[in-house]
Amino acid sequence: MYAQMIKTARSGVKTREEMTEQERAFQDKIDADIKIEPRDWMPDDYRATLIRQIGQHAHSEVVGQLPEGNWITRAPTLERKAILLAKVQDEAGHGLYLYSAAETLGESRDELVRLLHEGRMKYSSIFNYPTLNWADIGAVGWLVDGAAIVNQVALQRTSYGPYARAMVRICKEESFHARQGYHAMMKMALGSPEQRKMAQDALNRLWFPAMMMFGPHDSESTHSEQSMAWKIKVKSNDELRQQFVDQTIPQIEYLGLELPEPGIKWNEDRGHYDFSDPDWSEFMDVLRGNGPCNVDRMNARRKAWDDGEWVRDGLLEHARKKAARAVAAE
Ligand code: BYC
Repeated sequence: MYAQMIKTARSGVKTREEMTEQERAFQDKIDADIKIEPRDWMPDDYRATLIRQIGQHAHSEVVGQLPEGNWITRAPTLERKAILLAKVQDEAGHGLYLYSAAETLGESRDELVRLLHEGRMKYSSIFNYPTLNWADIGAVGWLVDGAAIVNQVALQRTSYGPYARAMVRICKEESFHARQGYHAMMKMALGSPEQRKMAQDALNRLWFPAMMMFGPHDSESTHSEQSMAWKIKVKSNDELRQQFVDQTIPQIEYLGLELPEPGIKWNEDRGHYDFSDPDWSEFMDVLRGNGPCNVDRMNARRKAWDDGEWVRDGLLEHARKKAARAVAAE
């Protein structure tokens, strides 16, 4: 359904005069902060935008397991191993809540996964970067989950009820993830000179990819204007990026690490930190599939899907037999 809808999606936000009566009533609900629920009428583009964003979000959670899963067997202690295992498992659960939220819009999980595997849907650019050593796992928890929380706390107020409610639970778990990442970074940053060097290197390499998670500048963002009018997004890409920078710089200072780039400076007039842009051409290149790990990530996901076919088939057959037995017993 989504594949069909994106072909017909219109661009530009309609004025009240251009809206039909039904669309005006819908916008009035949005403006009054009344949540939209699955059985409510909604414009096709609202549905398509949600399926795109929620689907992309679900795929990010699932693909996001790969860079961390890579380190479960090599975590430095049994405790760190158990914590990382639990975190990676949480990400699978987040994917599940989000695919379920997309299902309430009439789009099946199988279809979304098919579109991902065919390269027709995206997932967060950040997961196309490698995790080279243990410090990277700390930095991912701290910076990547930290960036995700900034975005997802705002999404708890998104206008679509099932998405907003999924975010509440996800945010609770993500905040635990960010803390465990920061704790791992503290151990490294306050450890031996070699550990400290690894922590600094991880921060330096992951800083700009984390900044890219918020998407392009508002002026370059295709969907922001309409998504904000519909309150699918309640804060813009640039607002969220600034919030992330402002909350993260004091955390870097607490670790005693150097700032990852020279453009970071407190701006007294704005009451915010200034910072440099990431390399947006690199961002676009990663989105086109040319990041360091895009090919590996997609191959891993396609293989997992194919390897899991017997489990899906077994469960479906069990459900079919159970239903048939229930009918026979009536
Ligand atoms: N990466 O018009 P824009 C996690 C695309 S998982 C890739 O601003 P929008 C975690 C965008 O899709 C957290 N693509 O878009 C998991 C659009 O392309 P299409 C993931 C990006 O949607 C495991 C085009 O660029 N979080 O934390 O209004 C372990 C123009 O952009 C990116 C979410 O998914 C990107 N970074 O705003 C650890 C949050 N940025 O679709 C951690 C939910 C932009 O037209 N999503 N694009 O082909 C959102 O809040 C919004 O979708 C975004 C982008 C802010 C990301």
